[in-house]
Amino acid sequence: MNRYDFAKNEYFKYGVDVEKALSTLKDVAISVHCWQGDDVLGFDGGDSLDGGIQTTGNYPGRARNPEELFSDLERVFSLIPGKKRLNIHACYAILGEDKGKVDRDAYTYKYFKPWVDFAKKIGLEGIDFNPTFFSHPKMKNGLSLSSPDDKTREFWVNHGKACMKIAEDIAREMGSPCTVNIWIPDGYKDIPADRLGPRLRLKDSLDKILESYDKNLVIPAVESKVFGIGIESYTVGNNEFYQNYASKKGICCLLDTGHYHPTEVVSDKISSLLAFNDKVALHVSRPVRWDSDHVVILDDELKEIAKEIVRNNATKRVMIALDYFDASINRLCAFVTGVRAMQKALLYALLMPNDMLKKLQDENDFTKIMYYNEKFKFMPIGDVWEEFLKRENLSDDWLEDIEKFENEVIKNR
Ligand code: RNT
Ligand code: ZN
Repeated sequence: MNRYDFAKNEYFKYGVDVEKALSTLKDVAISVHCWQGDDVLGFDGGDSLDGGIQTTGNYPGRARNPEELFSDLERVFSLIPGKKRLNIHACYAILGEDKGKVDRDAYTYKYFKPWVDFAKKIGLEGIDFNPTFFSHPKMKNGLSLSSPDDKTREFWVNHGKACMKIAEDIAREMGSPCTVNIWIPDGYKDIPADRLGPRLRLKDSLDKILESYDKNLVIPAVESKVFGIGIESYTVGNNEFYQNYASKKGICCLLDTGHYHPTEVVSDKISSLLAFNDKVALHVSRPVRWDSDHVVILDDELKEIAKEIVRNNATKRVMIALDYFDASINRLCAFVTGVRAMQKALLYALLMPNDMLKKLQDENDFTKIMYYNEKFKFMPIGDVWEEFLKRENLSDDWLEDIEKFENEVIKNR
């Protein structure tokens, strides 16, 4: 008996259908964030990252232009099994001759068409989009949609509106709805004298951005945060603000795993949102002591998040995007490690006897829940993972491929 058949039998003993798990896994599209490839700098002029987020490390070979990022991403996607999406930011506009002539409030679809061509060429399911409210001279005192300055607010509202239009075109072209995630860095380093004013201005700006869009094409989401570097005391778009805003407007909340207090976990929040909303969006990241955006790995919280998605039958309702940026290691390796870790976590959750465990909880049998949870940690999931990869003509030995690419392509940058 081969290893896969052996594993299948082992899981079958607990009523777990491994074939069904594999077909579900294949169908979950992870949205891969392009910004791990170039340390979140983009192509539209910004030469340093601000907004309270930061990449650290100086591993050589950062993608410096669209050609380099496309070639890196093509290699990355070739090593990822299953359905895939690409997540891009407005600062990745490919402006060509218009560089320096057109600003973010006037971006149109044509600057993103090369991304769509690329995504189609390599067979991606869809593209998700993000307005970029950072790394730009029009951020006044670090503020965008909540700025007290009318002109500043207007510029960023127009950027938001332009992005909604671009997203509609992307969705139409890709034949798949586009999630537009709004995250702004607005906040204050020190204790503010007015907490409500900025929030009311943000509310008004968002209302304007969301005035009209095609609900069949665009899925708007809002991403809260607790603090940023240099914005430690007050964040305009905090959790309570966006939870309320999203529920009033009937749009989506996006939970970033690094955006809460260190002992708070997103795995516990997903079900609360599922109870009230059709869709929930995620930015899966790995906060180490703070919102550090480390590469996602198969840790306990990732497994717990995956369990929440799987056992609530929510693989079509939870939109999984990744959000991390590590400049201290090979960036392709960072990409592939994170996406595969997310998929491994989903597989782990799909291979749990979820119905049995739920029943045990209702019978208040936490002894058995603990017993099985521990037992399933050592079930032969590795053999099922290998089979999943084999069916996609991939294997778990992918490092060599990246090392080769590093020697042949990246070293010459
Ligand atoms: C920042 C947010 C935001 C960004 C990306 C680049 O803390 O997590 O999602 O990381 O949009
Ligand atoms: Zn995020």
